[in-house]
Amino acid sequence: MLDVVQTPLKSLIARRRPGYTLEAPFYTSPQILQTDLDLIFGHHWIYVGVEPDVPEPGDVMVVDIGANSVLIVRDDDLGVKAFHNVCRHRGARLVHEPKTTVGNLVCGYHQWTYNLEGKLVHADHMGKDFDPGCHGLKPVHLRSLAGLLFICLSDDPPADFDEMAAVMTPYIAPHDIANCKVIHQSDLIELGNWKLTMENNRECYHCSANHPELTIPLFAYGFGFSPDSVDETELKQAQRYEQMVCDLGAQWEADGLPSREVDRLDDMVTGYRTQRLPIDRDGESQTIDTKVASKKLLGQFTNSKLGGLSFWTQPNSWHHFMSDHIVTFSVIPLDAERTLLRTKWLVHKDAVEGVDYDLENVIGVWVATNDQDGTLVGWAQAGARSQAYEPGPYSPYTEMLVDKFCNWYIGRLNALLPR
Ligand code: 3BY
Ligand code: FES
Ligand code: FE
Repeated sequence: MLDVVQTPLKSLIARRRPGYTLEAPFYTSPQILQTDLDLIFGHHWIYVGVEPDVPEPGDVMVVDIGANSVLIVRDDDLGVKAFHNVCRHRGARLVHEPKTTVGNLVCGYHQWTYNLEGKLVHADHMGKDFDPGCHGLKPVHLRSLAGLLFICLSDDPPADFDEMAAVMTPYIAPHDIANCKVIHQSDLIELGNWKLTMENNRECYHCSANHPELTIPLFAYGFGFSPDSVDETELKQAQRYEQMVCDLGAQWEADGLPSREVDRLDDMVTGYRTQRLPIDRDGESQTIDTKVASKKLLGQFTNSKLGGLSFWTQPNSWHHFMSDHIVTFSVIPLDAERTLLRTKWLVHKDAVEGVDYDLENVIGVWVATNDQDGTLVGWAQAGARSQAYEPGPYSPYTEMLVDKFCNWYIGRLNALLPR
């Protein structure tokens, strides 16, 4: 079996064959996982949650990425800030719960106290020469893209976030994340490398055989079909789909909702892609009956048939925005062979459970789909461990975006590894 000690990472990168899955160590090696944490998760914009995770001043959310723990805090001026979850006295972890609400951030060890701006406001017994001004919490770069929160652990974050934000804000802003609430979060641990979780997300080749719930609202043709193998019925379906994309797209654009595909997955440091796609069966939302699951539509929407706006980012997220609810996914590696898939569901903040929406109906499609995807990722990981594993070919019709993910990943490692 390939070993990163015998085959250095740089050789593995140099001999990567485009159009093919990665070599096994990229999925199994603890050393490469550490490199991924340092170079990919440490130097790019990582999607961590939404503004409604911390709606009120003093609300705090903790996000752990490898050895780093980060506090996302809503301050008194209603801004959102991020800090390392590390006390500046002797380094203790400050906040231990995933979410909490505080007046100040008080370290449990010796009670050093920081305000919501990260400033040290109280430290007993430190003597007259001690300067509290030099001992504030260490900030982490944070950006909100229309309510989606991204952090960057590097001191020098990729500048092209602004370019992505300028393109994406008109797509996402109408869904008005600021006036949503998180009604459910699921933390699923998938038994596979984080890149297998991402690769699985970037194709729907597996959908018809594995996602009975998702294939009801989702138009499989949005994710490609092969022109040389379709029969008459499939061809007609595909043409009907293309026509719908055209007609509905024009209607959405006329209503001020940008819908056209933008694909910058492999030519930006902050790679991303978006597209608003019709929902099948004349549908409204990603639900089992394809109807809206929440009666209170988002933002100023009055039309429930807005399809699904999808937004995918490198290295770790994807999102689906509908007229009535939003589903958002972040991927965080736990170790070489385990990955956290964190999913959040949002509805209008005034929607009342049992009156405007039924929780099971909102979350049903993606709870089932995530579970099925987790199994598939586990299968892929099990294979990557075998001596029989070798890189296999991606379909040029349905797995182009998987290849783009791998190209982006290899390109970024290449750019960031010391010469
Ligand atoms: O959620 C997604 O974007 C992808 C594409 C279709 C299936 N899937 C999990
Ligand atoms: Fe935090 Fe001492 S380590 S107050
Ligand atoms: Fe899937």
